[in-house]
Amino acid sequence: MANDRTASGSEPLVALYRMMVLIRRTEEQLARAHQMGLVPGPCHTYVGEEAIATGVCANLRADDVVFSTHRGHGHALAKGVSPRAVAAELMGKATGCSQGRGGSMHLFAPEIGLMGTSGIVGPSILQGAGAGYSFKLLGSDQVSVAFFGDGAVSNGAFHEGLNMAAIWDLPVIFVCEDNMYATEVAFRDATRVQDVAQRVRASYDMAAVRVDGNDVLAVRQAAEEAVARARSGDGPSLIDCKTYRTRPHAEGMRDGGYRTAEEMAAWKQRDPIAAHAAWLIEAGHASAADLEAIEAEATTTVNDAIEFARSSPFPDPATAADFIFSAGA
Ligand SMILES: Cc1ncc(C[n+]2csc(CCOP(=O)(O)OP(=O)(O)O)c2C)c(N)n1
Ligand SMILES: [Mg+2]
Repeated sequence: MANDRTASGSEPLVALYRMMVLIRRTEEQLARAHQMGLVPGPCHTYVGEEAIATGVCANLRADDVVFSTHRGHGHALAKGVSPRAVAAELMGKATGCSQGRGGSMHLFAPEIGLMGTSGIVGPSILQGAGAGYSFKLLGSDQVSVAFFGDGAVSNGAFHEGLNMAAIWDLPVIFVCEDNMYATEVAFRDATRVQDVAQRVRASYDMAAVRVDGNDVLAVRQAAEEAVARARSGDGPSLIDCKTYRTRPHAEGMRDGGYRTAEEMAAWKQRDPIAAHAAWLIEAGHASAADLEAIEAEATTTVNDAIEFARSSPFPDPATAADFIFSAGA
């Protein structure tokens, strides 16, 4: 399969575009909603990084699990959570995927394998390893995916999670979203080894590749190989995705001071959605009109989601204590 980008026919390739556009439109609208005061709390968007969640999740089944980060709206959408459920959750509404209790950084849909976004940097790595351990004990062929940023790779959780997954050959895919900054701290100032894949091969003897995280086909292919490895019992993998967030760390925060306008402009030129659009047209998988129709459809879907979220009720205060304890089996 190596480098064969046409083997799967046009529809799955176009579907990657559809998902990336859906994530982009959702994030743009959520950013607007945040500016309007409709989204309480921080809102970290995934704009510029859409190819990673899209390329990875395209290889997953509904019963595979994903552990996400504070920047998790794209992971949730790519795993199959609806824009309505995401938008309503960010607005704290009862129709949200966490019944309005969680907000942006606590999106849950375990019935389709979205095991949670998290406000804490690092635990997705341990949770992903733990789920992989349970799949191994159960003799299941499910796989577990842990997304995390460059800010997590010098966290103790990284060493513990990857080491354990390696020694026990767990079915886990570790996906590092290296967007070059942890809030305003440049990755080059935070580690001597910026090639995370190199560090992982050397430290854990784990299969690890570095890919262009703005190339959805490259991500999809790396993930396809990692998922196959995990399902067949051959152990974990790490995919080190180079990317860039083209909005501030969180909505309302500054964008300058720690990165230059030139750097931002250069990365905007490498937009993952525009790049995939150009490739789809050039390779004959879609026409410009096809792609415009997909964009229009995404706009309609997301407008509907925002309207649904705005018109949904807040949770009934009488239910404040619900969902705290398990109702039991
Ligand atoms: C354990 C922990 N330490 C610090 C923070 C504060 N914090 C929130 S986001 C963030 C930066 C994360 O950077 P990275 O992992 O690279 O993800 P990115 O925001 O770039 O997607 C930090 C330090 C936190 N949430 N959790
Ligand atoms: Mg980062």
